[in-house]
Amino acid sequence: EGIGPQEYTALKLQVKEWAPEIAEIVKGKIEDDAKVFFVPATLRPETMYGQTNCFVGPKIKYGLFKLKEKEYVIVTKRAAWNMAFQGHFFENGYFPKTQDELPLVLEAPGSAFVGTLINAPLSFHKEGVYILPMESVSASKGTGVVTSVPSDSPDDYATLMDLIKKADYYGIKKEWAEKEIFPLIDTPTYGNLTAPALIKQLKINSPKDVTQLAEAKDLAYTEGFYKGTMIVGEFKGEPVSVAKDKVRQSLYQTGDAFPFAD
Ligand code: A2H
Repeated sequence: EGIGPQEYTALKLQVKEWAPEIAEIVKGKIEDDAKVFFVPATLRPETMYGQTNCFVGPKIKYGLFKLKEKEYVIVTKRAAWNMAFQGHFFENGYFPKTQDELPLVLEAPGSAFVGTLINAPLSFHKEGVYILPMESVSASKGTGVVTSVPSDSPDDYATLMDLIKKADYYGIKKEWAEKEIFPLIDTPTYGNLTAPALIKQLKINSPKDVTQLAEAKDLAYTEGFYKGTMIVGEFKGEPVSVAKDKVRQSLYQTGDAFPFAD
């Protein structure tokens, strides 16, 4: 972190059930027994226990790319291009010369995927979580997919509360967003639900309060990393600064994640 490319943890969230519209589009284009993964890039692998949903930018264009036999990923074309150079396509044996040579099956805007049910590795929500829209997702950062941890990410919490408040406006089912938020990390200043505490303290009312959200994000990150203690998971009782890398390595080992540089 700091200067140079960011080292992200790219997590593999497998599709369990497509939303109806996108199910029709995907039908016949990939094998019936193929695995498809949404691949968010995160800087906080130790918070993956608290995933309640996964965000896409509704207007961002995503591709369904063939990663290897019977395995596909959904990311932006820019991210797929980066992934290709990092050796992730066809077990390191495929280096496209141009973006047009990427093994693209179909493209669709993020809005088409909303309501798709996915499995989020490590999440306490074993029943699965939903793809939901987030206006502030950047198409030119990470993979364009953002997994959501409202207990520890102020951006995620603010967006999720707005989605619940205005479910009809966003065209989503309220239940998709109303997942229990579990405490993951204890901190001396904000207790064990850092993001909700900061949202309240800084009087943030909407995802459009970008200045306060940027401040909340900095405070949450610093407090969590330097003063947080894990209260769940395999590394319960350990400082976040130590557990972060252990959770990341464990996710790499199980094949649920891979390193990704932007
Ligand atoms: B983080 P940096 Cl719990 N657009 O993961 C907008 N945000 C994006 C993104 C994109 N294209 N790609 C990744 N991100 C988010 C967890 C998390 C994150 C927590 C707390 C803080 C936090 C769960 N969401 O990030 O600009 C992802 O959200 C705040 C630093 O590359 C990723 O990590 O430094 C983080 O932003 C990467 O941000």
